[in-house]
Amino acid sequence: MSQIITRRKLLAAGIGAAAGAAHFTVASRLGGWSGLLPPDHAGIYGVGETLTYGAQRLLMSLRSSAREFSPNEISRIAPVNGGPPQSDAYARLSAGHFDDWRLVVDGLVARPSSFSLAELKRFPARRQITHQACEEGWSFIAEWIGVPLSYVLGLVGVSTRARYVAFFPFDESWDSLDMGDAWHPQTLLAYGMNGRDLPDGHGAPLRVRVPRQLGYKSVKYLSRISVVGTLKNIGAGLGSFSPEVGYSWYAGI
Ligand SMILES: Nc1nc2c(c(=O)[nH]1)N[C@H]1C(S)=C(S)[C@@H](COP(=O)(O)O)O[C@H]1N2
Ligand SMILES: [Mo]
Repeated sequence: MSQIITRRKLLAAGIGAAAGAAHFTVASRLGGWSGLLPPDHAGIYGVGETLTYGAQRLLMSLRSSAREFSPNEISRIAPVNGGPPQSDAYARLSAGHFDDWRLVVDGLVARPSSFSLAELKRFPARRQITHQACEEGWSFIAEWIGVPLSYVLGLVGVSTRARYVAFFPFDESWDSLDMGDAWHPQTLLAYGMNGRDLPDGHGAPLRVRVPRQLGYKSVKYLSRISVVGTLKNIGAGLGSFSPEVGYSWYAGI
């Protein structure tokens, strides 16, 4: 539904009139020309995806923040969508309380690195109470604590050729963010929720929390993060698992 709103804003800005009446080539030229083309622009909903993402990036400030709530607004029930991965590797790490788990950070970085949970917990932490909305129609408010992704990106040293950060979990639900959302101060690598370590179903030991987008962008059960210049060579080349199953790569709210 938020997509309708963003498309309306786009129309109001007068860009949509041109691109909407024309076909894919116009939308993709517009996007390519301004660097506003989402990775799933060539999918079956490519024109719409390009308009939505392009409008969002043209009209909304990258610095705008998702709303943060007060402790008494935390939901009593936090549903889980996508339980713990079934792989043996994940089961072994979980049985060992993730002592042997490390987050690998590689790609277009000066210092490819890996971090244990204890190391991540020693970095400057950010605590935020935000709303997580699932595309399936439910949502909840919770407090998350973690290290801002921007801090980790700063440590490893991001190349000027970087355009996206891709997140790889222990299941198939990989995803990616553009550098604007990756550097955003509210984008966290979260290891705690509501005052405890991240519960198993909510993404232990580490998940992304990106409150400016729908829940599926907040990848759980992280294993590796890769800074890339293109997403074309990953999976079906659409930027994440979601467009492969009919959802948008960009899910701004
Ligand atoms: N690795 C992984 N991450 C995932 C999922 C998943 O199945 N696997 N589900 C996504 C979806 S659709 C939503 S709405 C949120 C749900 O987060 P929660 O289980 O903490 O409520 O996680 C997202 N991240
Ligand atoms: Mo979801």
